[in-house]
Amino acid sequence: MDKKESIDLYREMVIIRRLEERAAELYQQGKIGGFLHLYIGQEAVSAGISSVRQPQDRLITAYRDHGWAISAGIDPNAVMAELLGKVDGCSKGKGGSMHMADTELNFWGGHAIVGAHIPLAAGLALGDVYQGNDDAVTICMFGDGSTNIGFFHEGLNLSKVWNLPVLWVCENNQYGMGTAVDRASAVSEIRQKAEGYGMPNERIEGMDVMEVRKEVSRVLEKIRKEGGPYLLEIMTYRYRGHSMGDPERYRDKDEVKKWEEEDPIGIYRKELIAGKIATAKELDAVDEEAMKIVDDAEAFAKASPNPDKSTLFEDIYVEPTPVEYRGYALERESEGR
Ligand SMILES: Cc1ncc(C[n+]2csc(CCOP(=O)(O)OP(=O)(O)O)c2C)c(N)n1
Repeated sequence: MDKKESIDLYREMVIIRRLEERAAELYQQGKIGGFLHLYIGQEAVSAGISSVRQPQDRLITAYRDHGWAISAGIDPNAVMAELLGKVDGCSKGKGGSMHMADTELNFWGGHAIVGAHIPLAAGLALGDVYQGNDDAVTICMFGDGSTNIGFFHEGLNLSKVWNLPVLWVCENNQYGMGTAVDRASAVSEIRQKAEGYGMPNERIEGMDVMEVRKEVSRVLEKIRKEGGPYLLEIMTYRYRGHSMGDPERYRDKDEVKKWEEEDPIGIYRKELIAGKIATAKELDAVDEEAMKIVDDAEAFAKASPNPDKSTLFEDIYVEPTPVEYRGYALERESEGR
């Protein structure tokens, strides 16, 4: 990476952090409704993976998706407007926090039902195989909790049976809603679950963005060259509660403090300064810039109108394929069935 790219990566992580801190404030003021799952602490994962994702690689994730939306390239204005349920949001204000998406950026969302997007990822990859998009890998993100759900096992199994180009990535932030991994999962190293499906797997560290970038880039190239699915377990930590209003009785404050010393933004900032890629002054200027971007996003979102009631049933399903294009249906209809 050159200097500009290195600083852009830092800016991206700081924007995610500041935007979510602002979102928490707006939630408390009642400006954001529904659930709000913050990504704070996990920024190195979305920034690192997205920095090596190629445009043809599809990306899909669960509901903790604000960081992913920004890393995928959605404008912070559109992310903030979506959080406030406004018409200029990336999902036209009708998806909210858990349903950020932009298929033009090959970002297939934001999914609220735990694990439900995992079979969709297998389907996206199968679609690429059908269409001969040989170079594309589907990157599917999910939490540790979702690996105890049937969808996960069905998705992994099919991806191996059909040798689909999927990079399965468990963002192990060490807790489901309020349950530590080893209280809910029969094996506490999630990567071991891939063994049951004969799938190569690794566990890597997720607090250092450069480390994530290096390891994921290696694995993506391996999938492109050798095909087939691969599972990565990335160790990370969420600093905030599961969603807003989580009393966090399931963990000690000291544990959170310890992980905060491993702050991904702090680690990367130190690396940039030690490697003489940027000075502290330059990075301070980026911090200010990020704050201004978030101020502007808030103003933009507040000024954007609510979606019109008449659009309530739009964008729910894709337009159905006209019957004349569905050979099978035509055939059956002509048979009078
Ligand atoms: C099928 C289903 N069951 C339960 C829930 C409620 N729920 C929401 S988040 C969550 C925990 C999931 O934890 P994990 O997959 O580790 O993701 P994280 O929140 O840590 O990012 C649960 C049980 C849900 N949304 N969907």
